[in-house]
Amino acid sequence: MTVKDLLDNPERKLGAKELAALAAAFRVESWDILHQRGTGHWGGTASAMELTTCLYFNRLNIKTDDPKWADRDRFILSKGHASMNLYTVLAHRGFFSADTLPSFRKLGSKLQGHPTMNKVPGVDLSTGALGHGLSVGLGMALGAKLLGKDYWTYVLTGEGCLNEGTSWEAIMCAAKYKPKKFVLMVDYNKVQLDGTEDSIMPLAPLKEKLTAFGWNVCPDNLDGNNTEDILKSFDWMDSDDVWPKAVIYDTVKGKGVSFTEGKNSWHGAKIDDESFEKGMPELKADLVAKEARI
Ligand SMILES: Cc1ncc(C[n+]2csc(CCOP(=O)(O)OP(=O)(O)O)c2C)c(N)n1
Repeated sequence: MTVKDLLDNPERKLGAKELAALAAAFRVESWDILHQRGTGHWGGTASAMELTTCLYFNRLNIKTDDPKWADRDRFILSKGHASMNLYTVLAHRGFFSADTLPSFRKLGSKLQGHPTMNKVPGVDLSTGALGHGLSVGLGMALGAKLLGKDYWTYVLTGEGCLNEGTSWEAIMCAAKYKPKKFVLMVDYNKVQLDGTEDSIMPLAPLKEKLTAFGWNVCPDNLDGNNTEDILKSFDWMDSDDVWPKAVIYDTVKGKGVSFTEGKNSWHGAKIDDESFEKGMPELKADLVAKEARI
């Protein structure tokens, strides 16, 4: 089996090994396009690749031929700077052609630096200004309650979103109204734009803080770059009816290219030719190894 075989049938619910291979392939493509375009955010794109791949190829109830389907599960990439991640996954899931990806951040392209809900099929919220995803997601989840709908709302944040006051208003408010099927997923790579999380605004102890605010927080320590762990977290989401829920995933910023891992300097740096050539063999080797296992 190859990644191409998997993508020929994107409606299938994929298992951990298949998801790992897909995420590896999406990293290769993102590195390539960000290099071609000389712009974009590699660090946060790479960090969340397994998370979005698992959501879109295992979990979300969506219709690619009807992106605004009223009963669809909602997904908000609150860390909108990682748009290359979302575009790659949405394109290969079937919302639009992957041939569009090289137009990333070109004048007139629908694939702008930060995702736009009115232009890109499959994008549920325009994001980029950090901190809004959780509040809007809460509104969507409360909307489901009002409308008697059964959809899930997932919000993926990094540390930057959780440094914003509005996130903590949403956290308090969600704890009060307890909307069902509302999940905060934290891509906790502990590195931000110009430094580490603890040098900018420490969130630790995050699990304890969210619990103290009244959230049901996944007790396990999960590796957000490991698809088996992510699928376990999905099982945990289904395991009880206590809301709202949060899962904190340990991840690595710039995952997959050794010299970008854990480096804030690779948050939004241009991938120059030399770095591209040096990084690509690592990403391809990872893809070959993971593809061999499916
Ligand atoms: C309100 C707001 N303030 C500042 C920025 C600039 N900014 C973009 S990304 C970023 C750091 C984000 O760090 P993190 O959430 O950890 O992202 P990740 O490591 O997952 O890429 C900052 C400060 C912004 N987009 N929005």
